[in-house]
Amino acid sequence: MFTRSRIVAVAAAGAVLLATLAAPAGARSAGSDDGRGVYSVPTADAAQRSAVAGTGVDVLGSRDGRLTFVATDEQARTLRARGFRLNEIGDFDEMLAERSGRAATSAAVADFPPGDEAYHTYAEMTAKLRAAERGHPALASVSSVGRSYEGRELHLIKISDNVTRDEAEPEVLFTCNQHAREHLTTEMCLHLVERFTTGYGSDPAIRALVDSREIYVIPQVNPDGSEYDIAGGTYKGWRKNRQGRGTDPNRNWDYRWGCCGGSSGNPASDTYRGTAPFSAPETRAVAGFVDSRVVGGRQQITAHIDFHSYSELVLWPYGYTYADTAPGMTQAQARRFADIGRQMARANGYQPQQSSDLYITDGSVNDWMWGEHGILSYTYEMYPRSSSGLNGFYPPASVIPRETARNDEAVDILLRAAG
Ligand code: 0X9
Ligand code: CA
Ligand code: CA
Ligand code: ZN
Repeated sequence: MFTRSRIVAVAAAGAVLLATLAAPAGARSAGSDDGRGVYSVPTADAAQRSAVAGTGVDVLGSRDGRLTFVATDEQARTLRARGFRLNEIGDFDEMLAERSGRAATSAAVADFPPGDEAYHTYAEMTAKLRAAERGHPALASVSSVGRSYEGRELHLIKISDNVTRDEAEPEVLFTCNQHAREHLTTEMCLHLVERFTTGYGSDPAIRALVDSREIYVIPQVNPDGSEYDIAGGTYKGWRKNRQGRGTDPNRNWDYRWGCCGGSSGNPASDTYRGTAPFSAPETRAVAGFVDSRVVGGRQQITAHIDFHSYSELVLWPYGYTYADTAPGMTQAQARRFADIGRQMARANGYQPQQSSDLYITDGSVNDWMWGEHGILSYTYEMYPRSSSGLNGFYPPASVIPRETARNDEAVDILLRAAG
């Protein structure tokens, strides 16, 4: 088994016990300042979760009153000093190495680690979109909303009858992979593309939705981060884009940006909000596309899901405030968000809640979509429900078919509600 330096107590049942061997004194001791550990902490409420998240630690998931996150030794000391009872699950880098297996760390490796090859790299995702367009030229059309920081096209695929025409049909947007390591979400968007193109000829329900809607899918909002996360065939646990030390795309949207302690101003933080709203080329490009769908003074996109992982949650805005209602959100609108959110959650077995019930986020995509454009915008946090750490982002490829098809009915509920 992979080991390096120290005893790590693993509390969660079934978690990998990282064994210990004698290590050079001081090489990587519990008190050293260069390490990052994976922790979980019991949290009584959203205020406590916001207090933890607000220190800029890297939150991995939250479910059933436990928050799981990555923290530096210094952040962990600070939290403990504030009375949080942290449980150390393991060492961040050791857990990543363990999950990546024995893949060669070489620039020549251009795929996911062994066993996970069914996940799509950027090149494979691109090829899949082109194949969908070739196979269904009347239904599917590929374009781009712009380029990433490193210059990759941010692909957009439109699916509808008479796809080359802008028809008077409600438009619905699906976005995936804002966060680099949340690879299951790319598969979710590709599943949508597959289902609404190949299913069109045989499934009357799909046909009715595709005929009456204009469906837009952006499978990778953050391709630079995603490619970096698998570079050399080993997982990095990377969340942000690749601009400088990285900006968290989901803290960079131009609605109450940085307002409320729900993001970090420290470029080293995993929730770094960037130097300005839309300073990340990726969020600016997606926002530009959404802005461009205002036709004749009317936003054509009526509904949106942004896919993330993990924790199995359906979330709605606002994220920047605990309040159910706020400027731009009436009681009736909040009720509609909750009502449709709960319907979708009944269909996929996730837990429905306002985003800030998790923890405060500012500059998130949902707040912008709703606050700026009045789009019914949700976040899905996909499988698994909980995890003892990083493995939540790297479920085995064998779960892809089940965990993407799991959202079929919920997605259809939103498509119908978009009408
Ligand atoms: O913190 C986030 O950006 C999302 N969780 S994740 O673990 N995938 O990073 C949650 C965002 C939810 N916030 C809003 N929808 N406002
Ligand atoms: Ca159409
Ligand atoms: Ca239209
Ligand atoms: Zn995410």
